[in-house]
This record gives sequence, structure tokens and C-alpha cells, in this order.
Amino acid sequence: MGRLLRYSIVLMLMISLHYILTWTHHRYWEATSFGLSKFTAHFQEEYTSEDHIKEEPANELANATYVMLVRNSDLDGAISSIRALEDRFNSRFGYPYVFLNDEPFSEEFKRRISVLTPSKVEFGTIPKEHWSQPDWIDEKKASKARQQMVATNVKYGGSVAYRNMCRFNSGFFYRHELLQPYKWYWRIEPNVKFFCDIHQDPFKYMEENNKTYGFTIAVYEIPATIPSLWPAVREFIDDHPEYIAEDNAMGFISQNNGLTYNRCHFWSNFEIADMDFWRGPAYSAFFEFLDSTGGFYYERWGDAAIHSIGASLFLKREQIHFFEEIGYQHDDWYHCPRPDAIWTKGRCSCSQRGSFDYNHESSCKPHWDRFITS
Ligand SMILES: Nc1nc2c(ncn2[C@@H]2O[C@H](COP(=O)(O)OP(=O)(O)O)[C@@H](O)[C@H]2O)c(=O)[nH]1
Ligand SMILES: *[C@@H]1O[C@H](CO)[C@@H](O)[C@H](O)[C@H]1NC(C)=O
Ligand SMILES: *[C@@H]1O[C@H](CO)[C@@H](O)[C@H](O)[C@H]1NC(C)=O
Ligand SMILES: [Mg+2]
Repeated sequence: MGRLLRYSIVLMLMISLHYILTWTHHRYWEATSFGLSKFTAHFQEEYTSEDHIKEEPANELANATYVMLVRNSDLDGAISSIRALEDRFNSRFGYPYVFLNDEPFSEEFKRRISVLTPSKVEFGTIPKEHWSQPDWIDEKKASKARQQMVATNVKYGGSVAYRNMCRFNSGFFYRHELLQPYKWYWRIEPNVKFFCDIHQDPFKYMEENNKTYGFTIAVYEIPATIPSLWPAVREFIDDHPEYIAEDNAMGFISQNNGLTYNRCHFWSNFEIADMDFWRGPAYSAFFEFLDSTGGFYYERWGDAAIHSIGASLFLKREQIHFFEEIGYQHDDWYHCPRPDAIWTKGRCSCSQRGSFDYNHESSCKPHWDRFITS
């Protein structure tokens, strides 16, 4: 073989190898062409731009916002939640925030929250009619029920404010004017934790996979807070068979095809969901009916159970999504990704063994798993 031919073959091999590496490893590509050509650029600029390159292309945002209901006095907790979310996800995406309060936000609150993120941040006050016990509620009956719950140590049993909050979250938050421009929301609370880097945009995931409601933790409701909820739900089902989805998730909330409620619900302090579902005819009729029974005040119905029952009845089961990769803590319970690959990729700071998912006394996740694989 002639020397020239040998050189040509070697050269062609090297060129092919270069192209293969370029296609398969963007780090290699950066180091050879991109990195070199930018070597003389300002170091700071190069650093920041490289930081953003390729891992998650800054593609278009979904029609989405975070929403946090919060008091002025919860400023520190709100800062801590936002800081974690920015660090683990949002600083690379830039979704906006809406903060809601039953009282006007203080200047201090607005200032100290706004400084945390370059994203758009809005602060709204909730109209009184979305946050008060309706006139037609029999206050004597309601206060008797509250006293009874205080006497039996039911959490928040004596609080009217908590009931207003639960009713607001059940049927009003998505009607607030600041949320009208959006379809998707991610609910956050003060003092929650996010343990893992979130690489994939959860809103986009929902959009692209036809999901409507996403959760991370599922728990049992306290029986004393909902004695008449299930009978009311059954009445609604009987009156409105047209709203019940085919292939729904009744199997998650009832073991006997709807005869009784097993008290399982998605924990609503974390939700990534489609507000147009709550705004739609099925859930709207459902909320109006439940509200008309007075159960938010004569008992202490929670928005988590109401949302979960609505989602389980009016959605197909595959429209409900469990976010394995979002490590998340609210109060004492947390979800930590179980698969090692997800935990490692997310650089999660939580213990997989301490994850609430398989706490068989309190978690409804085993139940969800059984249902969704059945
Ligand atoms: N503005 C305002 N927010 C409230 C009030 N009560 C509760 N919240 C918010 O509603 C959500 C749920 O309240 P929380 O006390 O965490 O209830 P829990 O999660 O059920 O224990 C949180 O985002 C709170 O910040 C209230 O009276 N005013
Ligand atoms: C976002 O969603 C809301 C609610 O569905 C809708 O009214 C609005 O037009 C959407 N905005 C865009 C830009 O698509
Ligand atoms: C989502 O739903 C639309 C309309 O029903 C359908 O065309 C599409 O194929 C679905 N996509 C997925 C990923 O299921
Ligand atoms: Mg909470």
C-alpha cells in the first residue's frame, strides 16, 4: 500500500472519529471547537453561558405559574421555599410566581420575595367573597361543630380561617384574576423543601403526555373532618353520571367501587395541575354542590380530599401523574426518589430509606401503585 493511501485512511478515520464524538458527546464538541474559539472571551461570560448550555435547552415555557397562598407572617418560610425551588429548578427555566393572601401583602414581604428571582412575581389580595363563611351557613351549628372538634383534638378543628382556606383552595384560587392568564400551576407552601435537581420541565411533561393532575405524596384523611363528605359525593355521582370519566381512578379512593371512601387523597400542598380542569363543567358543578351542603363549615372538609376525589372521578386514570423525580417535603413527611438512577441524576439531598412512600401506616402510595398497575 502506498504511503499516501495509508495516510489518507488514517486521516479519514480521525475525521470520522471526530464527527462521531461531536455527535455523541457535547462536552467533546465544546472542548474542541466551541470552547477553543471562545477561549479569549471574558471568563465570566464563558462561565455563565457554559453553565446554561445543552443540559436543558431553554425551550419555550409552558403556560404556567407557581402559586403560593401565604400570610405576611410566613415570610421566612416563603423565602426558604422559593430559594429551594429557584436553586433546584426555576433559575434555569424562569417560570413566574403568583402570591395570594387574604390580606394585602406588606412592602417588606414584596421586597424580600422579589429579590430572590429574576422571574415575574405578582402579589394578589383575595376578594372577601372568596374567603369568608357564607351568610347562609347556620353559625350556631358551625360553632357547635368547631367546639366539638376542639374537644376531640382535631387538628385546626376550631379554626374558621383554616376552613376559609380549604374552601378557597377547593373552589376559588383558580378564579383569582392573577391566575386567569395561566393554564398550569404548581402549588407551593411556605417551609417546604425540594431535594433534587429537576432536569425535565414538569409543566412540559404534563402538556406533552396529556396529564392533568400531578402529585408526589398521597395520605389518608382524618375521619372526623369528613363524616358526610362521601355521602354527598355519592349523591353527586347519582345525579351526574355524565361527568364520571370512563376508566377513572375510583379504584384509588374506594375499595368497593364507590360504596365507601378509603380516605386516600393526594396531598395538595404540592400540586402540578391544569386549572382548566377545575374551571371546567364537571369540577365546577361538583364544587358548587359540595359547597351548598355547608360541609366546609359544619365539618372541616379539606381541599386535598376534594381535589383528589374530583380528579379521581372526572379524569381518566392515566391523566393523573406521580412525580417520582421531585424530592419534596412538607411538615414531617417527604418523598424521596426511590430508583437510584433518578436519585443520583437529581443529586438529591434526601434519604431514600426515609421516604414516606412506603410508610404503610400513613401513606396511600402503596395503594396507588396497586391501583395503577391493576
Ligand atoms: N394568607 C393566608 N394564607 C393561609 C392562611 N391559612 C393558611 N394559609 C396558607 O394555606 C396553605 C395551607 O395552610 P397550612 O397552615 O400549611 O395547612 P396544612 O398544610 O393543612 O397544615 C399554606 O400555603 C398557608 O400559607 C391564612 O389565614 N391566610
Ligand atoms: C394560557 O391559558 C389560559 C387558560 O387556559 C388561556 O386563557 C390563555 O389564553 C393561555 N395563554 C396562552 C398564551 O396560550
Ligand atoms: C394526547 O391527546 C391528544 C388528543 O386527545 C392525542 O392526539 C395525542 O396523541 C395524545 N398524546 C399522548 C402522548 O398520549
Ligand atoms: Mg402546610
